[in-house]
Amino acid sequence: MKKASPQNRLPPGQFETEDLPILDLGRRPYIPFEKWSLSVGGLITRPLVWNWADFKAQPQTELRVDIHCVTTWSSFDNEWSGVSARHRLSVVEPKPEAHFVILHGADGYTTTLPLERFSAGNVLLADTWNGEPLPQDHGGPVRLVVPDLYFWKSAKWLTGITFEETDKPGTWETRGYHNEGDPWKEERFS
Ligand SMILES: Nc1nc2c(c(=O)[nH]1)N[C@H]1C(S)=C(S)[C@@H](COP(=O)(O)O)O[C@H]1N2
Ligand SMILES: [Mo]
Repeated sequence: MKKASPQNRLPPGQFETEDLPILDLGRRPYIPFEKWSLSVGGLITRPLVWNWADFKAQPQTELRVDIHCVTTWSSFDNEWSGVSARHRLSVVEPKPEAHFVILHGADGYTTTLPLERFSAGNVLLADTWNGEPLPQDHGGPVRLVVPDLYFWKSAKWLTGITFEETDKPGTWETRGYHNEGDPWKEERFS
């Protein structure tokens, strides 16, 4: 089915795919809810560890967005819910010298974002996708969703967030991917 006008929502060099492909390094950790936790540390006023009950006790936000992968597929109208990065920031209070956020996945994956990208209103720590609990293959129990950047910035199996003064390029940023990764500027490779 053709959508109304994909042109104005399709960044340059992308094509629309009907589904949401599964892409990762091949190790897909299974983390039961009761074993999952999210550690937040680095240059913040209040370091903390959230377990599943803590996460679910936070205000929940819904988000419907298009996903753009650097390998050129785009997936329209994905619905996510979870805890917004803005809420998360209001809890931990980054120090003034914090300029970068490093996301850590339980598979050993890392990726990096400038703090202002992480603070955007549409960044979510998501635990549901299209109305269902986030599947393990897509990074469940909890993944990051950063709609404004290529999808490799959206760390799956999210278990750690650290705030840093200087950038620490991650799994793909050190393997030739662009450090910023804005699909509208086609920032694919460095
Ligand atoms: N922890 C972790 N997060 C990850 C990856 C990974 O290998 N490990 N791959 C990234 C890449 S390259 C993409 S395109 C998206 C794919 O997410 P999906 O499998 O839900 O489509 O996850 C990103 N987040
Ligand atoms: Mo990717």
